[in-house]
Amino acid sequence: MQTNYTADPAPMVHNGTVYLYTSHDEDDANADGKGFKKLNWSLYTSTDMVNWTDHGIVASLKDFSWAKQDNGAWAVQCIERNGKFYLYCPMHGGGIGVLVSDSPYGPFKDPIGKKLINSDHIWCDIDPTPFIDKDGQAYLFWGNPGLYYVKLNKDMTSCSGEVKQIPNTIESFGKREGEKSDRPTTYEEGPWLYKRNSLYYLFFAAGPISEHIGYSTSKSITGPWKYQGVVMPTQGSSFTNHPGIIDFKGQPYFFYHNATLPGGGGFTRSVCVEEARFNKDGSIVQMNMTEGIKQSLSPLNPCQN
Ligand code: FUB
Repeated sequence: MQTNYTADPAPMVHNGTVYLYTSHDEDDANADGKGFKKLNWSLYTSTDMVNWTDHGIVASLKDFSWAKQDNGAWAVQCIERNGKFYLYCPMHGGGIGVLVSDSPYGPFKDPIGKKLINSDHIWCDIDPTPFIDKDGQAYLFWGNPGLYYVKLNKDMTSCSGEVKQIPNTIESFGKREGEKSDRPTTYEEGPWLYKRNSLYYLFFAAGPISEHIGYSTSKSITGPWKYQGVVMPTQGSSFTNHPGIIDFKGQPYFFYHNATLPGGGGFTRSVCVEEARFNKDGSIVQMNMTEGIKQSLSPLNPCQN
């Protein structure tokens, strides 16, 4: 993405188009030394993975009457169910809300008027990732430093049952190396769920800081998860990274962020994408940050709207 600072890619495929929701790093982030400055969420679309249309801001803190308005619009994700689009929005330090729309472009409205996730470990309530399993059961995963999940009801705007934690074991997330930390494993934040050939994949931003991307697999969405290694090593001059994976026109794509635009840094980031490749045994081929995708899926028609 070259028109704004963006982070935390959340791609969604719908009717032959990739909808890429991102968080938005303000140009003057960290000017006051306070780090992230994040007020809203953006949308970009593409049908060829190379040329992207910038649809600007599609949702913001202002859409939540109950939220603190000055900062905290962190990593968002959208999912479609029965023709409606649900956008799960963390307000850092203020819980997770949900917005709904009849269209992936919005307008999005808050249907419940309160936090959807309001746990007693509120700093942890970031980076929500929704997933609908093959039996129709929807889940919301999220969290830093713990990884939590809850079942969602069919309305996608209310929870079913208790919030549970995925055990943060070395077997599930790998041993953390290279820094003194009270975090035992590499799991940090930014979970992303993906399914391929009946295997569930959990991608995540991994420590130590600066983050790399790791992944684990499981035969069931709720685990047990088995750590599988590094997807993308630490690169790109941002102390965070954040995964998002989709299949589009028969090809898996891996989205992430770095600090590649002029003026870029840890608080002024840029969303990027690579083609992903899997081995026959289901393992993923480790990737580097490159210049991205070549025009190959379809020719560009510059006159098309
Ligand atoms: O964009 C703010 C935070 O940075 C996200 O919630 C994390 O995943 C990290 O990318």
